Amino acid sequence: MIQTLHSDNRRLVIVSNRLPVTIQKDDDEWSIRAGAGGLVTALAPVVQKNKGLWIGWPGCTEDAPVEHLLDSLEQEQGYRMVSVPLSEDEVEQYYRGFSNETLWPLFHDLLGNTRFSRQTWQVYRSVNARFAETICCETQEEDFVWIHDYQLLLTGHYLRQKCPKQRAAFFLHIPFPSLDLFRRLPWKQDLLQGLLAYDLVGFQTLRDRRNFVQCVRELVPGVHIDIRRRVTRLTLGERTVVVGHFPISIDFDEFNEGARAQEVAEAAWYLHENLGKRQLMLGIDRLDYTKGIPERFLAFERALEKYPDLQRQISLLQVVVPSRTLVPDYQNLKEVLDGLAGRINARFSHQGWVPIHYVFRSLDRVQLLAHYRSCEIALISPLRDGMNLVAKEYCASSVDGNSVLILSEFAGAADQLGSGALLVNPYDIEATADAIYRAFTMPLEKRQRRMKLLRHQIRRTDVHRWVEWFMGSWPALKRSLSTDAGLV
Ligand code: GDG
Repeated sequence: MIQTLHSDNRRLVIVSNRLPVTIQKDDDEWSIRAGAGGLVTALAPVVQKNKGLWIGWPGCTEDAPVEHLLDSLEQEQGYRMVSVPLSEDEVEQYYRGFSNETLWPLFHDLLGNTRFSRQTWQVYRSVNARFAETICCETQEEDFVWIHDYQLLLTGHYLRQKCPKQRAAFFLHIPFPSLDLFRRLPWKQDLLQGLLAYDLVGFQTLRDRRNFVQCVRELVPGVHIDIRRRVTRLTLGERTVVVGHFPISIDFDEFNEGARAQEVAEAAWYLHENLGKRQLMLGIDRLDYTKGIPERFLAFERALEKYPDLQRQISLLQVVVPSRTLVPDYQNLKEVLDGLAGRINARFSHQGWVPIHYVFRSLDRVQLLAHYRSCEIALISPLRDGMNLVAKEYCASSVDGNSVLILSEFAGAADQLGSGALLVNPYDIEATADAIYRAFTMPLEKRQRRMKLLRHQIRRTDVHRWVEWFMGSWPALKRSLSTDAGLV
């Protein structure tokens, strides 16, 4: 079902740090292609249906002919895209700096990785104000503006200053930290006030929503808090902000059907054949210290040590997708992973068997699905994660229904998948090693029962449901929403 807004002149405007496109220059020739990924798949039909708009940074240098390239894609996309250009210095300070060196680690409970800099904060504010200016120029009062993620926490605040009547909603894709952590931030009041400028604020989990409400209770005087089961209402003077939790998901059918394709089945067969007749355990993550990859390697090492019958019978296939490689913490992490994989492989390798197959690159779609399909176990053990879509994609692609998901209790996905997955604390190396052994020895019937539960849960609450659910919780939108049944 696609959500539509009743009135003809009402549009849905999506705003995110990045536009859903990739712009490249090869041999002096610029090219553009549409972005992929769950969020785009879910939102694009809704934006198309509502003759909407997507606003964001195009992710390329300033010399690219962005307007021309975006225009050329408009027909194919079915909606208009508006660029917010950023200079190299702004990208450095707003994106790599405040967003990725302050907010990202702090919101993932990793205070030790968090840097505080007044300079990057100032640029973060000015870029958020620029996004608000663009929204103001491009929208009308009747439009509904839906802003995404931690790079744009303050955009609602500037939008309210410039266009006081503009309604806007916000969804945070990463966790919201506890009061104890949040209060370390020198600009905590500004960020909370920024979030309170939205009409609807959505989080991934109930815990995130509670953390936010507790921060507001302690740090913002004069707010009336009305907690209900589905949403919390925060009233400040004349204004009410609705706060809810809406766990994001994936397009279940796309993975379920994609994984059955002949080319995926063949690629999965080759992958397994190359790595021998043993169980494969998968890890797929962006290079990020929140994903708990070193701890995972250590847990696997401990499992091989503690349960020698695992040796030669299981391999860990770890795909690390390069990401934020210009940030020093990410470069260090890469070195740590190289060192650990080398040491563990040197310690345990045997003729014809390597314990850790570690690749540092991204996979194309067929290979991604083939990895999901061919690995008997997935070990997804982030130290903290807003949701973790890989866990959901793995289950949706497990069309044979006999694989096992080991999942960190600190991933948002654990709330929904806890009954079918083996939950682990990734800091507890011993217990994670035990979970690996438990997964390895789990009888087929039990695997099938658990995977059936997981697949049912993910199918029932897929990403299309997420969009409906979020938009349906928007008080102003609720009154003007119509559901266009029959269209998917
Ligand atoms: C943020 C939050 C939240 C991965 N490797 C390859 C590849 N991927 C795709 C996966 C998946 C996506 O990247 C990763 O999504 P995650 O949810 O796991 O993680 P983040 O990128 O950190 O996303 C997170 C999410 O936002 C949504 O709200 O769940 O908690 O941190 O879709 O499939 N795709 C391809 N090749 C790869 O090698 N093609």
